[in-house]
Amino acid sequence: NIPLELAIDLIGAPTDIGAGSRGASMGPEALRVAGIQAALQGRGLNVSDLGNLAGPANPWLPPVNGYRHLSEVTAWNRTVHEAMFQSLSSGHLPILLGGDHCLGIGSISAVARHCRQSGKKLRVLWLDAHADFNTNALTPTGNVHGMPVAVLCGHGPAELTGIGGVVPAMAPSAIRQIGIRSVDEGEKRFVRQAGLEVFDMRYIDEMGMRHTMQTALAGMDDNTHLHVSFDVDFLDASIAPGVATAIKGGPTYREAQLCMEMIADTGRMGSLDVMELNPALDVRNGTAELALDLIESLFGKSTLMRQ
Ligand code: 4U7
Ligand code: MN
Ligand code: MN
Ligand code: MN
Repeated sequence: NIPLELAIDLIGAPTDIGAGSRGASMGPEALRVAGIQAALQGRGLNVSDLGNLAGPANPWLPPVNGYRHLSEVTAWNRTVHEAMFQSLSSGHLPILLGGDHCLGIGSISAVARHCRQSGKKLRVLWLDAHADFNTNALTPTGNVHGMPVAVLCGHGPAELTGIGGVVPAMAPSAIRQIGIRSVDEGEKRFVRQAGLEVFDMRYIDEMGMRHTMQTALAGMDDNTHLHVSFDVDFLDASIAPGVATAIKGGPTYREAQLCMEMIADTGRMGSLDVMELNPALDVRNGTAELALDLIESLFGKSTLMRQ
C-alpha cells in the first residue's frame, strides 16, 4: 500500500531531556544497530539516514515551576520541528528516532503545520501506556515527556505550545490514544474534560485489537495525513524491557503486530515517531529489535498469506 518510490528520512534525536531516567538518548543508535535502514530498504523503500540532530546536554536538575529542563526541552523541540517540517515539505516520510516523548511536541506540531499548508486533514495515533496529558499543575514528576499531548492541544508554556506558529497545534478530536493503562489522577480528569478519544487496555480487552483499530482508524479519507507516535512502552512490559516506564498489562506481540498491520493497510501513514526506547535498560538490544519488527509491519511486512 505504500508507494515504492516513497523517500523515507530517518531523523535521530538523541536526548532524554524530558524523561525521568537517563538512557533514551541512546535510542536512535540502538535502532540503527538493529538495522532499521537496511530492513526498510529490504522492503523496497528508499531510506536516507539524515543522522542525529544536536541539542543541549541533560543537566539533570529538579523541576522549576512544574517543569524539568524547560529551556532545553524547548531547544530540542524547535530543532525537531524544523527537521520534521523540512522532510515533510520535501514530500518525504520522516521517521523520528527518539529520544524521549517530549519530542512529540516538535514532531507533531511540524506535521500539523504541514497539514495546514497542504490542506490535509490530520489524524494522530498515540500508541502508549500513558496519556501524556499532564500540565505543570497536574504532573507528579515535572517530566515533560508526560505532557506532549496536552501541549499540542494548547495546554502548556507558550514557548512549547507556540512552536508550530498556531495555538493549539491540533484539536483533541484529531487524536486517538491506544494501549493506555497508566494515567495520573489529575491527568485522568483532564483527559475526560478535553474529550480525548482513548482506547485503553480495558477497551482492547473487551473489544479486541481488530475492533479497536477499525474504530480508531475510521473516518479517514484520501486527504488525511496519518501520523503515528509510537511510544515503545505501549508494548507489554514482559516483551519490551528496554523502556524507563514499563507497565504490565499492555498489548501482546500478536496484538501489537495486528495494530501495526492495520495501520499499514490504510496506506495513509505519512510520518512516524519511535520514542522512549532506552537501551540502558534493554537486554541484548531485544526491545530495539522488537520495535524494528513492528516498524516493518507498519510499512507493510506481513505474513506469507497476505504476501
Ligand atoms: B511517556 C508520568 F507520573 N505520568 O507524567 C509523568 F507516571 O512518554 C509518566 O509516556 C509519564 O513515557 C510517561 O511523569 C511519559 C508519571
Ligand atoms: Mn526527495
Ligand atoms: Mn509517551
Ligand atoms: Mn509511555
